[in-house]
Amino acid sequence: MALIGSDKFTIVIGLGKTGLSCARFLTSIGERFAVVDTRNEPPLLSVFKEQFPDIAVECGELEVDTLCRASRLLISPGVSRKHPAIQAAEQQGVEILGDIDLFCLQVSAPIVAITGSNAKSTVTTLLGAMAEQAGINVGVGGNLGTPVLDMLLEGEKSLYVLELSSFQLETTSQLRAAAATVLNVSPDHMDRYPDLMAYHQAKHRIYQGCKFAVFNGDDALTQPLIADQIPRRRFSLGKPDLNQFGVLSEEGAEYLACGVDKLLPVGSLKMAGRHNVANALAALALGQAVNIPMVSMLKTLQSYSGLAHRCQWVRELEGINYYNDSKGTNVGATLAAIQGFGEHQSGQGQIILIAGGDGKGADFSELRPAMGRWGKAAVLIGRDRDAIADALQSDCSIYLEETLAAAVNQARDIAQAGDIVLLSPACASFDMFKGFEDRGDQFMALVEDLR
Ligand code: UMA
Ligand code: ADP
Repeated sequence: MALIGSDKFTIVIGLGKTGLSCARFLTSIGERFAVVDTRNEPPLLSVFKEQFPDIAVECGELEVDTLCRASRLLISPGVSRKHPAIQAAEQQGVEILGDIDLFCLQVSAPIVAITGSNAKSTVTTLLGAMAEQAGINVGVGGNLGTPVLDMLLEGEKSLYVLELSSFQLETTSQLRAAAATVLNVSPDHMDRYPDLMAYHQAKHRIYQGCKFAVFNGDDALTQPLIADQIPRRRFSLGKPDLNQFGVLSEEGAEYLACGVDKLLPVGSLKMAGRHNVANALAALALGQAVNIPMVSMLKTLQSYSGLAHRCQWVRELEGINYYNDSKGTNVGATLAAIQGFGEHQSGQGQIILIAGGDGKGADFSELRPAMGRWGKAAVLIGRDRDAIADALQSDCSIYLEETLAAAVNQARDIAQAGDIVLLSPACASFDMFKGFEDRGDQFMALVEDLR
C-alpha cells in the first residue's frame, strides 16, 4: 500500500498502546501521519481502524521505501531503532524520535525521570504518592502503563514523574529532566541488546541534560557520566556521607538518614524487604531534588505498602507462607527477592522458588549462590525452564512442570512449616500468560484454592 508521499509527515512505528497514544496526539495537533507495524496482524489493528478510519496503515516487514517517505519516524518502545530498515531510513536523513521526546517538547513542568533494571515502578509510584501527599498536582506514567502522551489529555500538571525503560530511552534526546536517576543496572533484555554495555548506554541517556542526578552508591554502573558542575546525590544502604542518603545504625536501631540527620526508623517503613529500603532512599533523594517537603515524603513512607505482584504476601497455610513476585522478570529482581526473604528467614525455613518463562537471553547461573544458600527446591515452568534447571542443577532439587497449577501443587508437596513458596520467575511471562499481572493473579488464585 502506498502511504502519503510527502516530506512533511510522521510515520508511527508500532500499533500498541504507545502507537495509539501517538496517533491520538498527532490527530489533536492536526499533523498528518501514517502507521506501520512489523506484525501482519497486530492485536490493536481493529481498534486503530475503528478510531482512525482515514489513516493509512501498513503491516508486515518494514519497507525502507515507505519509511523514507516520512520526515520523521516515531518509534514505539517494542521496536529497536537498530532495525535495519529504520537504520537505513535514518542514514537517509529521516529524523528518529519516540513518544517521550514529543511529550517533553509539549510540557514545561519539571520532570523526574526514573530508570533502572528493577524498582522503577515502585520508586515512580512512591514518588508520585509523596507528591500527592504534599498536595502537588502530579502526573505519573510512562513504562508503568500510561503512555506519556495520554497524560496530556488531562491538561498540564505541576510535576511529572516518569518511569522510563531502556527501550524508551533509546529514542529519547529531549528529556532534560529536573531530576534523573538510574536506580540499578543488572542484565535484562539481553535478547534486544548485544551486550550489557549497550543496555547500560541506553539507560544512561536518562542523565542527558538533567539538572540534578541521583544514583545508587552501592551500584557503580549507575554513576552518572556527566559534567562535574551538575549537582548529584547518592543513596546507599551504607552509612551516608554529608548530604547523601543512607542508613544510620544507632543503639541497635536503623534509620533512613541524610548525612547525620536521622529521618525515619527503618522499621516504620510499610514496604517490606531490604531492597525497598534502597527504594525509599532513592525516592527521598529525588523528591528533595524537586522540593517535595520532607515531612510529606516521610509520612508517605509510613503508609505506602508497595505495588501488587512485587514480593506480595498471599497467604499462610500450615506454617508455609506464599509470596507473589510475578514482576520478578529478570535475574536481578529474583535475586533481590531470594536474598530479601532468605536473610530474614528464621530457623530452618527455606525457599521453594517457582520460576521460568521467557528468559530474554539471561544467564541464570547468577541465581546459584543464593539458591544454594537459601533454596530448598526450584519448581520450573515455561519456555526456558531447562536453561534454569541446567544453571541450578547442583544447588537445589529441581522439578519441571507443565503448568503453573502443577508447579503450585508441587511446591506445596515439598514445603514444610517455616518454608516460603516464592513465585519470582526471573523471566517474562508472555510464553504462557497475558502478562506479569495475569501470571501473578493466576498464582494467587491457585494459592487461595489450596486446602
Ligand atoms: N511489536 C512488534 N512490532 C511492532 C510493534 C510492536 O513486534 O511494530 C511488539 C513488541 O516487540 C512488543 C509488543 O509488540 O512485544 C508491544 O510493543 P509496543 O512498543 O507496541 O508496546 P506498547 O503496547 O506501546 O507498550 C509500551 C511498553 N512496552 C514495551 O516496551 C514492550 C509498556 O511497557 C509501557 O507500559 C507502554 O509502552 C506505555 O509507555 C511494558 C513492558 O513490558 C510494561 N516494558 C518493558 C519492561 O518493563 O521490561 C520495557
Ligand atoms: P521495574 O518497574 O523496574 O520492573 P518494580 O518496582 O516493578 O520494578 O519491581 C520489579 C521487581 O524487582 C520486583 O520483583 C521487586 O521485588 C524487585 N525489586 C524491587 N526493588 C528492587 C531493588 N532495589 N533491587 C533489586 N530488585 C528490586
